[in-house]
Amino acid sequence: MTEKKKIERTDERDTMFARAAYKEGDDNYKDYYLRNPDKKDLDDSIRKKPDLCAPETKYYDPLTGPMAEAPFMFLNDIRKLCKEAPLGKRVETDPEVITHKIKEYAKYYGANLVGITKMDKYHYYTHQGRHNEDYGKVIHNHHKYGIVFAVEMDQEMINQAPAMPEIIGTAKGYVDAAIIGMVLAYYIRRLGYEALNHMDGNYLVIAPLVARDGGLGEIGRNGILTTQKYGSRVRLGVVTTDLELMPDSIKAFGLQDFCEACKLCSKFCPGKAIPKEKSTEDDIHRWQVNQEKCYSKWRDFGTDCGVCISNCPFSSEFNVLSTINSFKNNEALIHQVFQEYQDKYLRKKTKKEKPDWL
Ligand code: B12
Ligand code: SF4
Ligand code: SF4
Repeated sequence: MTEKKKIERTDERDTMFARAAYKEGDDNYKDYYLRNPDKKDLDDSIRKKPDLCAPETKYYDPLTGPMAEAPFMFLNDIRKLCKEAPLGKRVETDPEVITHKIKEYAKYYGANLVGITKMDKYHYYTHQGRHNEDYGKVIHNHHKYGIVFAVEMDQEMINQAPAMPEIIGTAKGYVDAAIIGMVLAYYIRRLGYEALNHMDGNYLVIAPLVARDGGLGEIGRNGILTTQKYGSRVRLGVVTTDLELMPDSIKAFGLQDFCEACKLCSKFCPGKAIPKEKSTEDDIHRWQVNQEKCYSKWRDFGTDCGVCISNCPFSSEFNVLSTINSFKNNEALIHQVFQEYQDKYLRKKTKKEKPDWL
């Protein structure tokens, strides 16, 4: 998967977070299920379940649950800062110079990986859907470039998946990514250009597709971005802009072949949402995660699960994986390292302990 294929665009109104928020009687509820009657019964049954971090959920804890809720409340409050007008006259720049500065600046603020891509239409949703006030707005004002970055999420916390420490780790990842994105967006606006921070609850883009095209990693069986160094144990952030930048290209490390042999995310997924076999989606043969099954499981746990991140060999402390040039067409090597991972790390990880302050 080293080249871009034509990917169909997605409507944000179809994503699980948008659908979970539709309320019976509201205009968006009526509009959505008039157009998608087949989804109504399933969505109604999911909405009836207790909410994330609610007392009726499996991993509820009255003291630690709010540690996951507080960061999302904060993120909701700063959402209005994501999009502002450029500040002042444009500073002329050389794309190579400013690209280097932006990447290093992002790393200085805590990004572990940074890439740039020329934005394609399929990176952007067709319509907004997440908030009542924007429901159904057509997205057509596309910025030309995307700066995409990954923030490593804490291994100790993510290894507790699907219990409460996992969602506390996730929430921190969202805050880290939001702050880096805000600083980059404010910087670019200060140079006189447009910049939009795509962060939790405020996305116009599908971050894993931007990240793949910006050279951060590949999308394998678990349907999200897997980087060679941190696996899928990363939170992604994107800033789009009209500032001229130097794009990176897709860097594949043979994840597709590794996933063919591994299958661990599918085997351990408590929602049975990750497929064993590929299917053909809009003419592309790939693994397709079932978002309804996944999200429904979250509402049972009261957390955002994360088992597919914690069990992926690339997300683990098994560093050998990041030193190998490529796994492509190398079955013997894949077999050898996969066996080593299972013997040394996977079994050991089952004896997990949470941090003492939790
Ligand atoms: C809606 C959503 C969900 C939904 C749908 C999941 C999904 N894979 O899209 C649900 C509730 C199920 C979910 C669950 C999780 N999510 Co989520 N989610 C989002 C959100 C807000 C939008 C994504 C979206 O629009 N999906 C709807 C459509 C596009 O999904 P789709 O058709 O299945 O397409 C996906 C893949 O199939 C693939 N794909 C689509 N077309 C093509 C074409 C080709 C050629 C290929 C190779 C792949 C590919 O890429 C898409 C994105 O993953 C993003 C933030 C963002 N704006 O990107 C976070 C995001 C994808 N989630 C994230 C994470 C980590 C999770 C969880 C692990 C929960 C957790 N504990 O953090 C699980 C993992 C579930 C899984 N294995 O996919 C991270 C992923 C980070 C990464 N490493 O890539 C994101 C990017 C949030 C962030 N800012 O970091 N999520
Ligand atoms: S988050 Fe959990 S339920 Fe969802 S796909 Fe990953 S392992 Fe499965
Ligand atoms: S757990 Fe295995 S199959 Fe799943 S994404 Fe990671 S490498 Fe691929």
